[in-house]
Amino acid sequence: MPKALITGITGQDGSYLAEFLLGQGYEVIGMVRRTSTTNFDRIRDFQDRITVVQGDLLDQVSLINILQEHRPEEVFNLAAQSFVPASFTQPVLTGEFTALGVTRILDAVRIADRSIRFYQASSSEMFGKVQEVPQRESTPFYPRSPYGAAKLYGHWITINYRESYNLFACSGILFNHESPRRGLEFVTRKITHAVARIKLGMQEELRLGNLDARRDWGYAPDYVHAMWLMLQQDHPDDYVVATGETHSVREFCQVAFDHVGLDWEKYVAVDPKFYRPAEVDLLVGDPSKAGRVLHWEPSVTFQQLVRIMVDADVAALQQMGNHTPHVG
Ligand code: NAP
Ligand code: G4F
Repeated sequence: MPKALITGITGQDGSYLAEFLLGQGYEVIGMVRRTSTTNFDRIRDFQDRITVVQGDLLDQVSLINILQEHRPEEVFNLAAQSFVPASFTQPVLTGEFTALGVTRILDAVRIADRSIRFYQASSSEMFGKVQEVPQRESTPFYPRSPYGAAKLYGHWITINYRESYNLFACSGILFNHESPRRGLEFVTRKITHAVARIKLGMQEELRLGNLDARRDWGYAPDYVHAMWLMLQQDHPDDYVVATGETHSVREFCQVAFDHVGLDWEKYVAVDPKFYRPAEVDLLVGDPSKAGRVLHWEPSVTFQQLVRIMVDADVAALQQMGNHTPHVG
């Protein structure tokens, strides 16, 4: 039975990847950081089928000990401070988790077992102020936030450890991917959750920032499949994973409100509070290398994605009643 370690298993991607690997017959070790209360909502359904271990990207020894004790063949480093606005208010902490955390886990791999296959969760935020449209593996980077800069460090240190120590280390440059498990503060889930609340009479308006920003939005379960495929190749490499389509936040609102029969313009208000000090205006990826080498392609369209998320939020709210949080 192959064995994999996932850091960030309690996050959106970690939970989907764990389910996918269990389906492939893997033994899954999930690393969680110690907190005063557990936050296992996304992994509750299969928690009894995985091994949960405590460790933290800030703590080098915990990472080495986990690898030495559990001896995984594959490590997926998904843990990070992943919310761009928080990276402007907590830039140093973001650098510790999202940049130096990658060096800590790569060093743990180097020390514990150099035969481990390693996946680094890199991001299209590294393209930032885009230098080419669409963005591909060879496009120059220009990050626009402390998060983007931290991810860029993680990307290059992964390549550096591959070249310096001959590690099987891959960097997946993933464009935005969403799902009903997306955190409530990210714009897609903020919209679909609000649409459901408005439809059910629990909320009256939705306040958003820049409606003109464009993103290449895909479906998270498709994207964790691409992560796994990267580690099954003969040689380590870096790949863009994207749909190749771009849509604005405004379009996302339109499709989401339309789906429940509401006119988005009656409910959405622009609030400059949600503007960022520096914005990434346009992202659209060229996933042709992933298609050619990994035989990967997205299975869910933009319209389907929005509807999946709205339907899930409506269903969840109907089940839970009025006890869900309002996201401001
Ligand atoms: P997410 O939902 O925010 O999950 C992040 C995970 O990292 C959580 O499990 C979190 O644990 C964990 N974590 C944070 N700091 C940690 C630390 N110091 N030590 C150990 N664990 C820590 O993110 P996601 O959307 O699943 O994304 C997964 C990865 O892909 C992230 O690295 C993200 O930056 C990257 N990425 C995401 C996208 C996207 O569109 N989703 C695109 C490109 C790249 P808690 O539950 O304790 O907070
Ligand atoms: O949903 P977002 O917060 O995602 P963002 O900044 O693109 O980052 C996500 O995708 C990255 C991959 O490109 C990941 F690496 C990263 O970890 C994260 O998962 O914002 C998307 C866009 C932005 O342009 C933002 O300005 O939506 C715009 N926006 C407009 N109003 C808003 C809002 N974003 C948020 N979060 N909240 C708003 O009210």
